[in-house]
Amino acid sequence: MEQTFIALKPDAVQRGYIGEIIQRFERKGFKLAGLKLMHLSREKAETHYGEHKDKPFFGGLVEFITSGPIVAMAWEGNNVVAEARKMMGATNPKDSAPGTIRGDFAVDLGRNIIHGSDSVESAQRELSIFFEPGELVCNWDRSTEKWVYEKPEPAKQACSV
Ligand code: IDP
Ligand code: MG
Repeated sequence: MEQTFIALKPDAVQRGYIGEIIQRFERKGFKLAGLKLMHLSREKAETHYGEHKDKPFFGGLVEFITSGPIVAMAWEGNNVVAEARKMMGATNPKDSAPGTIRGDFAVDLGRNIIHGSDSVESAQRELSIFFEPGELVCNWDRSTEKWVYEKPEPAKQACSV
């Protein structure tokens, strides 16, 4: 069972879309394993977006992501990393299909409202930036599990962070 890191960026929080976006992941059948409203430090923002540090938009991206509260989340499920990326849509909202989160809620590349890990390895790395040891909640039994999965797995006893 995979986990992914999802962040609702400051524009999503400011525009009042926290509930609507979380609802999409709940409705899909993914299971919540961590959730917090936080103000990201510059240091963590630079670490999180380290792969982009030489890009011309890096400074603006760090400014933006630290400009107001974000919602950091861990979601769990089969293929959740790739599925969440599909739900989010293309990075640039002008290319995101209607029906995707960016396609429905965003217009501009620099205000694309949501982050999602692009691989299982990135998810692990990012979850450990945003969550402290013991903060994730992996070991809860969800009563609907057998209605989401034909062959449900027992809840994890140990969290990845
Ligand atoms: P992703 O968020 O879909 O994984 P990345 O290429 O990893 O996309 O870029 C990280 C974030 O950096 C994007 O979500 C977007 O907010 C911002 N970004 C990417 N490319 C540009 C750009 O050319 N101009 C401004 N911001 C950009
Ligand atoms: Mg990325």
